[in-house]
Amino acid sequence: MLQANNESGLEHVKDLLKPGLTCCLLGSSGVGKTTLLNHLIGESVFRTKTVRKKDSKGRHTTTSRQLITLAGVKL
Ligand SMILES: Nc1nc2c(ncn2[C@@H]2O[C@H](COP(=O)(O)OP(=O)(O)O)[C@@H](O)[C@H]2O)c(=O)[nH]1
Ligand SMILES: [Mg+2]
Repeated sequence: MLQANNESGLEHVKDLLKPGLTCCLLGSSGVGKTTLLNHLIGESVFRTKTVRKKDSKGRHTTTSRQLITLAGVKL
């Protein structure tokens, strides 16, 4: 099982990524896509927000789509 906000399961995701492969992070707002991407990069490059208190739903934080090259990331 993957926990996007810590390193647990990260190796499994890294195993799916191969040089030259383009992958897409797809999911509802607040499920942890950006958090996962930041972990893959190894730094908090992209902004995340806490989930909304009253219903624990994610808040729209990432407002654009971007193709990220994981350059220098050991896969
Ligand atoms: N409990 C828990 N919270 C997480 C996990 N991954 C992300 N979050 C939190 O969920 C919120 C939304 O994450 P974010 O990466 O912005 O989601 P995105 O909308 O899919 O990009 C942030 O406050 C994260 O810290 C996880 O695996 N477990
Ligand atoms: Mg996001």
